[in-house]
Amino acid sequence: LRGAVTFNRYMTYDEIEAYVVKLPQQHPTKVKVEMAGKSVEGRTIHLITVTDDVANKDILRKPSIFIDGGMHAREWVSPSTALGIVDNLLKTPDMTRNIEWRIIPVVNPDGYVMSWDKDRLWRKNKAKGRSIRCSGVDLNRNFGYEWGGTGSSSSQCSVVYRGPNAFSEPETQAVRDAVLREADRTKAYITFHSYGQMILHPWGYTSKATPANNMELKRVGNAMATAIQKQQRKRYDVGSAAEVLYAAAGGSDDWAAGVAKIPLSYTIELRDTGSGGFLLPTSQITPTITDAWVAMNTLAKEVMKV
Ligand code: ING
Ligand code: ZN
Repeated sequence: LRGAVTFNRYMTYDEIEAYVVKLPQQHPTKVKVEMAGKSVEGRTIHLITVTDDVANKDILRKPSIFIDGGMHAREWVSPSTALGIVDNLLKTPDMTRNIEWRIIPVVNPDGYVMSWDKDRLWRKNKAKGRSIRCSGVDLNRNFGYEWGGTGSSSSQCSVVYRGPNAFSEPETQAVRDAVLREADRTKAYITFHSYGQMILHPWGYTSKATPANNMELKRVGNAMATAIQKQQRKRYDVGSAAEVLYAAAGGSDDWAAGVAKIPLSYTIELRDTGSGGFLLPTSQITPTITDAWVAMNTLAKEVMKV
């Protein structure tokens, strides 16, 4: 059924796009879909807004939460989870009454298609390089805060190639511009990646400094992890990327915190801890969405306090 959503299997990019563009017709009072930008290969990067009475100008005063998924091509459960959040929001009026949710489910559509059709473990976008093997920029090293530092590479062939300059890619520009447009009322930025079951907060670029609201970031991160542990019996580790994973500069969460000044900024590494890894079994899609949904419920409560 074209335009239907399913979480029993991974959806192709065409299926995701068909579902997304149909959403406003199916939920005219709650959903708006805009073009956030176009990918290197010309695919539309869709931005979904979900809130009660989306046409009401009062939304201008509502606090907003920004979510993105599918920044890295091979992390298939990430776009599924972003869409799962949309699906849950549409069934839960309590979650959309006081908050406006803005969601880009697939930041890197070209990479996602590449991962389906040609190279399952593709990570980057499809920026032209000197050869196919050396094409693509790691979008999560291309954001403009401490760009060029540790954990990123200046070599085109590297999987963590940072690009020729910060925001060189249309995909990162799309996220940047969408976040900045409503930055003053955006209380939280969430980017879904996989895998590892971690809730990561800034700074990712270094372990030698911490953001001014480090304690708050840890407290809310721990609250999300505790809620997941309680309801889902899955452990998510909390800390800065530099502390619990590895230091990497040019990530979107550092930019959201450091430049856009979004108070609560997190990279959520979804399931699992390595047995499925990027090839997470389809039976894990729905439970992974529930992990994220539990976290978003906790986050929404915190945002209402900020
Ligand atoms: N992990 C993230 C990556 O881009 C990360 C981890 C997040 C590092 C934020 C630095 C900052 O490498 C995956 N799975 O992509
Ligand atoms: Zn990733």
